[in-house]
Amino acid sequence: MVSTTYQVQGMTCGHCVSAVSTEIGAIEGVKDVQVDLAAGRVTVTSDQPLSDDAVRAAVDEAGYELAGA
Ligand SMILES: [Cu+2]
Repeated sequence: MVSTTYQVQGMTCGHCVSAVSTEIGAIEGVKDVQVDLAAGRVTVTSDQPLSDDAVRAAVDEAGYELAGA
């Protein structure tokens, strides 16, 4: 298992958290998504390291912006 923390911009409430969690959770191999709303941090646990592109696309799909890993 691998855990990676990403910085996501634009999340403001619980709805944002669930949108991001759902989209990232849909990436193949993702087991868990933890969002720290106040810090804008998203920690993703997965079987294999994820490509930044896949995570970026999922965050984008949810309507937010990946600011960094
Ligand atoms: Cu929101």
